[in-house]
Amino acid sequence: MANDIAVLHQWEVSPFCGKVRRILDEKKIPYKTKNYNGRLAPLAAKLSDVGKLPVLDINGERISDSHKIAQYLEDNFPDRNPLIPENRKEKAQMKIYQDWAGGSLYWYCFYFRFNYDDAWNKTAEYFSKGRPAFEKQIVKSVGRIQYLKQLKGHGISRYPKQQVEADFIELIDQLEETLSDQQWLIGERKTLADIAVASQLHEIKRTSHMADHLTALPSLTDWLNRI
Ligand SMILES: N[C@@H](CCC(=O)N[C@@H](CS)C(=O)NCC(=O)O)C(=O)O
Repeated sequence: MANDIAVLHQWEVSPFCGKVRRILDEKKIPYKTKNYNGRLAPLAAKLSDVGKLPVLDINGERISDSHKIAQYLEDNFPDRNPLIPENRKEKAQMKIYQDWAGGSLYWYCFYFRFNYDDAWNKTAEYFSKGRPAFEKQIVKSVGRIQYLKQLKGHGISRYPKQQVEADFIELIDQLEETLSDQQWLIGERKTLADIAVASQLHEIKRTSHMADHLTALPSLTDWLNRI
């Protein structure tokens, strides 16, 4: 595997996998993708101890978790478009944004995808891409039940839809404010903070009705288009 092209094990529609694709693209590292759609999904759990995607095979190593993959790529390809600021304060801010994207925005993404019929139907199409037609029905029924349980366990789906939507809109308004007089979330250049946050928002935009709220914000839209 040492000199082989990198392989990203992914669900194309996962925001964390999208984040890793953007980092690889940014650093111009060639890679192939392997998708775990439809009935292949349980195989993804066997790729690492944690059982989540993304997982990246690169230079003979297997790395899981988008945070760890990002750090590995930065350590091993530091000259190719650095994404982690050297300045300590900016680096600290970057880490907070990255964690916020995974710990908060991700659950909005999850909620808007699985708790609304239209969004779920779109998402199920992505989750079944490239698989035999009958698998789509399995994904649509069994898949959704599992995800709705996770949402309840997290707690977000116990709140009324109106409240979750209002909370999300307030958050993206804060981002709009932040980006109204700066190009990037931190400092003068694109960092992992931009990629981590935008990867969640791109997925919300792609499958949910909240896309309308996102596209109504001019600075945020311009920033998303640059990532
Ligand atoms: N902290 C992880 C989170 C990855 C994650 O939650 N991936 C989801 C897909 S979006 C997953 O694998 N879910 C399957 C599961 O939880 O079993 C990262 O940054 O990579």
